[in-house]
Amino acid sequence: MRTYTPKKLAALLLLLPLAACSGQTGAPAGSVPAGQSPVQTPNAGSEAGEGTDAGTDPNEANGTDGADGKAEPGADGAAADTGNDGKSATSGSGGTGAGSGGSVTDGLTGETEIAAERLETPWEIQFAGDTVYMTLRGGSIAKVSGGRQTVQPVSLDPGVLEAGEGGMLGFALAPDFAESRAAYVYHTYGEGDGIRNRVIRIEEEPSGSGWTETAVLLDGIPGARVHDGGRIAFGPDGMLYVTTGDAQDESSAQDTGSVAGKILRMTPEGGVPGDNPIADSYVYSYGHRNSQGIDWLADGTMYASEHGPSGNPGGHDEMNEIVPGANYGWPDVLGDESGEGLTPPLYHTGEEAIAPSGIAATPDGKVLVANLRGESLTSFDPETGEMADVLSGVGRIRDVAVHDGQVYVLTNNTDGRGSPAEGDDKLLILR
Ligand SMILES: [Ca+2]
Repeated sequence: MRTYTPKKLAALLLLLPLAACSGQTGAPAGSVPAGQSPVQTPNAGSEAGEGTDAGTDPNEANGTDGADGKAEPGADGAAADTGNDGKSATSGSGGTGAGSGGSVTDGLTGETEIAAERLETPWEIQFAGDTVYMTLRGGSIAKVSGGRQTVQPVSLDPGVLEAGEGGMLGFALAPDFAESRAAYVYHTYGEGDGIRNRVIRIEEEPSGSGWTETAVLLDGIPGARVHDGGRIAFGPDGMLYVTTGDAQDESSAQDTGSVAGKILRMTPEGGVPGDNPIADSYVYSYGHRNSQGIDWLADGTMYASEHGPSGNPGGHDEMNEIVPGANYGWPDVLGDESGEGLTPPLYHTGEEAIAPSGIAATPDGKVLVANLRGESLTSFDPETGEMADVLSGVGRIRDVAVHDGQVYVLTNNTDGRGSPAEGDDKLLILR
């Protein structure tokens, strides 16, 4: 395992994201018909959502990083991208770290090492061998390879709309990334005066200079300034799973004819798998308010984090075990309130809000949870239903990954709802 040090980042190379969009677009494999679900206008809503400042525009605090140097073509050409081992210890990695039975959190000191810094609103971590890729909400990808950090533009049509909680969010390298250089992203875009989201396939240029859109898997997913969901991940079955938010239309979460407020399951080409729980539907589970974290334990059990409602009553953030076809209750029930046909969470926070985002299963059967408002990394034990503190003191945390037996977290203090420290946002390795 290579280790990154701040010294190696002295030559910080940033490339401005493309302002114009010129990417090619493949034929959509799936599309949500206009009118099937209400589209939120860009200024709708004032809910605190995943943050702490009700009614403020989280974008207002963004865009302050004026660094715009040039990336060196080929700077990462020597990267040892030996394959995609994703972000989870359970996704087929040949990692040499903690094996089954060991704990990746044992012996942690609370200290962290900086693996990347000055990231502008990063969202999701992916690994390809020793190379780290991270989506940035504004619409580009940060890459750390061979001790160099660059920002890669992503050519998309339509381009990324960074509004509220939306932007370039979820990110999953293709299982055959070492050969295909392909990845999948979930991003927000504008359609008319509305906000929508889509899942697309992109490919990295051979030179590493950027990424280009190659196919649309699903577009027209209802969006809003808050509750855009956005996590994507390949499951152990090779299918792509996608979390969507209710896009501030609460009732859509209970409507299995809408893809809002759901966890979706699709083929890598964007088709509906023949064994989905609802025939001819992407819907894998429903009744979700705004899930931003999914992962699988080694035994194949799937978990999801979910944001409970802000305001009154607040809190009620959840951890759920995801079962195909199940209804997780939003907006009909809160916390562990019961209802016929509804699946209660394994854990909820009561009146407290932690705003959980990315999660990562560990080899010893725990689920690490990145908390935004909670400004912490916690460890959920599905066997006991307890949540334990692992790390705090680094501000808001958007994502967590386990790679080669080490725990990585991605801070989110530049998202407009935090207080950025020097060098934020950062990718940190727990020591
Ligand atoms: Ca629920």
